[in-house]
Amino acid sequence: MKATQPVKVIGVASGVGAQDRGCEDGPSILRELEVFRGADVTAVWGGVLRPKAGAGSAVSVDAELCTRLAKQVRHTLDEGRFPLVVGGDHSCAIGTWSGVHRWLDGRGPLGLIWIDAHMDSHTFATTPSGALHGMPLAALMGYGEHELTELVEHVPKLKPEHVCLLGVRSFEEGEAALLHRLGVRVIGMQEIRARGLAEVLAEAMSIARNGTAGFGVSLDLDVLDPAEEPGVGSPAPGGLHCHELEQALHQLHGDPALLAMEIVEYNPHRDRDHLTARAAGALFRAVL
Ligand code: 5AB
Ligand code: MN
Ligand code: MN
Ligand code: MN
Repeated sequence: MKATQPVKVIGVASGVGAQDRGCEDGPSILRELEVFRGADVTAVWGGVLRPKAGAGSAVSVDAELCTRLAKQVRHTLDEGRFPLVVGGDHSCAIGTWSGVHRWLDGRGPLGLIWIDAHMDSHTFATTPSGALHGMPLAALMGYGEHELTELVEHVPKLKPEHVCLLGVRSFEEGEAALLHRLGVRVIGMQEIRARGLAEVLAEAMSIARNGTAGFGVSLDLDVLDPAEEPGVGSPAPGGLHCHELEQALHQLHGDPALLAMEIVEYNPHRDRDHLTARAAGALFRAVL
C-alpha cells in the first residue's frame, strides 16, 4: 500500500463456507464498531456483500458471491484505492485474490502471505468436514471444484512458489501432502518461536515479492491465540499475541508492492469484550 493511499473496506458476509455460520455477522459488527478507523486512516466502507439465497449448493453460492467480490476488488484497484476485504469465512479469499489477479491482467504473477492457524488447502478428496473455508488456498492454486478454481479466469491465480503460510498449527495430512508436493513454504508456530516472528515474516515477504508483480496478505484471525482473542470461527490453541503480530506487520508499512489485504473469520458471537474486533483493527492499522 502506498503512503496515503485511500482505503476501501469491502465486507463480505460469507458463511456457507463454514459449518458454523457465525462469521456471516462479522463484517457488519466490525463496521458498527468502526475498528478500521484511526487518526491517519481514511478507510471508507463500500458495503457488505451478502450471499444470494437459493443459488444452489454451497459451492455455487460461494462461487456467485466470490465473483461479485472479485469485481469489487478489481474496481477498487482501478480507482487507485487499497482494498481491505473483511470476512466472513475464509472462502471469500477465492474472490479477493481472483479479483487482484484479474486486475494485474498479466503484468506478472501474484504473491500471497497466508497468515492462519490452518492450511486451508483441502479439496473435496481430502476434507474432513466438507467446509469450503478449509479449501480456498488449494482452489487459488488450481486444485478443487472447477466453479472455484475457474472463478473469473480459467487459470490458477497463484503459483506455489509465490505463496507462504505463516502461523500454522492445525492441519490434516491430505492438505499437508498437497502443499508439500507443490513445494509451498509453510512456517508453523514452532519455527516462529525458534526464529522469531519478525524474521519469518521477512522471509514470507521475500517469497511473496520474488518475481511477482505485487503481493497480498490474507489474515485469518484464528492465527491469534484464542485465549486472548476468542472471536473466531475455528479457534486453535497456541497462537500469536496480537501485539507481536502488530509489531511484525509494521514491516509492510507503506510498501507499494502490497496490493490488497483481507481479514477474515471474525465470529462476533464468540468474541469477549470486542477483544477480537479491536485486534482486527489494530492489525490492519499496523500496515498503514
Ligand atoms: B479456516 C479443517 N481443516 O478443513 C477443515 O478457519 C479446519 O479458514 C478448517 O482456516 C479451518 O474443516 C478453516 C478442520
Ligand atoms: Mn483460514
Ligand atoms: Mn484458520
Ligand atoms: Mn504504521
